[in-house]
Amino acid sequence: MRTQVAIIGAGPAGLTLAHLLHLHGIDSVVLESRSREYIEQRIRAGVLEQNSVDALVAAGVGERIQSAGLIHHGTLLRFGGETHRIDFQKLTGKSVTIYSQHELVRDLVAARLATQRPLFFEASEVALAELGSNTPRVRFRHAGREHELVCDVVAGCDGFHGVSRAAIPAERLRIFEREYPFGWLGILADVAPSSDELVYAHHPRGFALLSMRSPTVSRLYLQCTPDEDADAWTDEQIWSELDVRLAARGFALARGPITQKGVTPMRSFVAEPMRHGRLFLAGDAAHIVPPTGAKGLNLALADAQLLATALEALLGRGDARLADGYSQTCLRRVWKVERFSAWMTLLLHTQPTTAFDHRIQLAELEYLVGSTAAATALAENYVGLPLY
Ligand code: RFL
Ligand code: PHB
Repeated sequence: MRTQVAIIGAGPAGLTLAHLLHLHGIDSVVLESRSREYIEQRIRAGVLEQNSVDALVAAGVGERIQSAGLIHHGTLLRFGGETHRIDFQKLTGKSVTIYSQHELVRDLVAARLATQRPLFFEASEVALAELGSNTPRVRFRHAGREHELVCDVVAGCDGFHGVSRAAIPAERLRIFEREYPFGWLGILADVAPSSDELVYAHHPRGFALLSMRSPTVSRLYLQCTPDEDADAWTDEQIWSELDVRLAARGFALARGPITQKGVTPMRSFVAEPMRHGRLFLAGDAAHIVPPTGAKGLNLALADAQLLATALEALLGRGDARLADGYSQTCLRRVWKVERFSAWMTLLLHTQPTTAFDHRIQLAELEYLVGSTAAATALAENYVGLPLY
């Protein structure tokens, strides 16, 4: 088999890259280890930056985002039992859109299949070889048969636990990492969201977040220990802890059947550089952010856009400059988003720290909601920094 770009992983990064390359007339093969059903139901992120929405709409895959997505012009910060609004629209002229990651994956899979270009689900034993040459190879098994794919470029879009980053010799990579002493217990519930906008709550018992997926489905999170057993929590315990942490004057949390429950770990991680020979990493394969800033999915989409532009120049016009600068261009942005995500996380979570640190956290929250400059800094990061 021969293609121009072998794309490992059909998550948001891989599928977006595949679609953008298709629009540029560049041929690719997408290899995904899971089944179509699995990736189309995997519950993950839900907030799209305005830039992400604009890029998906421009690529012709934004129809359902525009019809079913919920546009949010601001968000709520809650602490000391009071609620404060950060008005994204007023401060930045931009908004975010609530749209489930698995719905986006569904849209992108449909778009890929419509192009009739190859997408192999349940591809196993994916192995990368000859990354230092101009014709790298990808070996894999599919439907009981061994295959070898010869290509010009490999795009490693296979997430944090994929094979792509691991194919780079350890001495060529520098890893930057921070683990947090907490995780998030997340639920999906069949109940109308109790707030029109997301509520980020700072509370002495730990952080809580009220989010949503649609006008009838709520998504809620509680700060917990990193190794928390989600099944050890009864539905009643989850709702009453959410009641305590989200409490505010005039607010009541509506309850409904919990349909999904899980613990999300919290980690900051960056691998540098994002390129090794003819292998380019994009999305979670290269970096992880804690979910507090709602950035993981958006970073993956930003990398995919930058990589598509670079590969169009390299493979379509023989111009290697953007490809040569890809890692540096991405990392400049990645580190700003890492900074914002770590800052939001440390601002809002309770840690076994000193009383002094707790007072500093509260002072920072007061400053944020009292200063237009500070609120604007939060808002412009939350709605999304420019691609370049
Ligand atoms: P993905 O979505 O992980 O996609 C990678 C794809 O590669 C496949 N794969 C392989 N395919 C072939 N061969 C192999 N050897 C392979 N190994 C893996 C995988 O099956 C998968 O389909 O990475 P991508 O595209 O970079 O997208 C990144 C986002 O998915 C991620 O940043 C966010 O979802 C992070 N994240 C969240 N971000 C938020 O902003 N808000 C959230 O609420 C939120 N919740 C989450 C999350 C990530 C989670 N993970 C990864 C554990 C909840 C969870 C559970
Ligand atoms: C979500 O809806 O899953 C969500 C929203 C905002 C975040 C993280 C996750 O910061």
